[in-house]
Amino acid sequence: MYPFTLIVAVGPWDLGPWRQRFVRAAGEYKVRFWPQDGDHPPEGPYVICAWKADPRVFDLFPRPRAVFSLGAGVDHLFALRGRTDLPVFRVVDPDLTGRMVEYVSFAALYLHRQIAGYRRDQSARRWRPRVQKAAAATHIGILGMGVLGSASARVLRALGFQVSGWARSPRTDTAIPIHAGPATLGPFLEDTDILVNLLPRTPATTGLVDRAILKQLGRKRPEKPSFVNAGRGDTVVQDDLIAALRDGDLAGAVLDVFTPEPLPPENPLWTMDNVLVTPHVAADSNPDTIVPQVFADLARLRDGVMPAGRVDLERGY
Ligand code: NDP
Ligand code: OXD
Repeated sequence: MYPFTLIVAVGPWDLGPWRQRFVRAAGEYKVRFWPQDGDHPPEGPYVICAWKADPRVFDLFPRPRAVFSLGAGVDHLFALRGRTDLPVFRVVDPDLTGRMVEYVSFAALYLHRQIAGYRRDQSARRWRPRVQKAAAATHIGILGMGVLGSASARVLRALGFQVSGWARSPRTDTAIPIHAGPATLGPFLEDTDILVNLLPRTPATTGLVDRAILKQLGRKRPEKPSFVNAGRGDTVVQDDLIAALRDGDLAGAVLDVFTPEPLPPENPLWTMDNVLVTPHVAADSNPDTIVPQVFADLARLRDGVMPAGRVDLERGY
């Protein structure tokens, strides 16, 4: 008797590498891919491993023992809100975390070192040194101090930046100052030069970064602020962001996530010379590291041990 069947639904991703890793690691488990292997529910217990899958998968396979998100975000599982009986887990993967830390460090340095300006100068063959502040004179504020925000904060601090974060709940287990809750957002923003958004998309964070927030950003700082978004596009009012970049409230931005994705060709962000656009690649899920984690978590579940990475569906992350 197989302990569980895994229903694997990887949505828009290339199935090839995921199929190979799941099949290779399956051992005593059965693995089925959806929609490729059909709609009929397995006879025994099953779990669903999903990434941005068509929500029909949860109607066709309505009684999973658990659901695993194959990425860090779980907003693609909103269809499961209200299923309080259902354990949902997400990836907490050092490989993915490392990729995000790379992206955030790159983006912060790109903005701090005024690289967009030097690109423009290079196109014009113009030799124009700019005044450069030290990292220690630059305040980076991180919205969302979870796994990815905290790891990014540590590296930014090691680079010499002044770093603080904003989260929902207070924390004392970190040397990085964390401002907690809506009442602290204003003072946090006013003292920030580079705002890095690593918030999940939840009902509370949707549309959070709007024109008013962008106007508050950097108010107490000597120079124009800039913005990095590697969390979710929907946490930002994109038209407000475009206006702030156009009107000079923001000096520049490095953006990996958008509404909608893919970013339509006619969107002005593509052609703004103070904006760097990347196509949601900040921290890809790597099947080599994630598939073994899913099996390790399944073994824990079988032994009655709760895996890490449990998601609170009502809270939304
Ligand atoms: P975590 O769940 O570990 O952290 C989320 C953080 O956001 C926590 O600090 C949490 O606060 C904070 N937060 C949530 N809601 C609120 C709120 N209403 N007000 C203030 N703070 C809030 O997530 P990760 O760090 O692992 O991932 C963050 C997000 O990054 C993902 O949800 C995903 O959207 C995005 N992502 C993007 C990728 C890309 O390639 N662009 C790749 C991977 C992830 P608290 O600590 O108090 O709970
Ligand atoms: C994720 C993502 O959430 O890739 O893992 O965006």
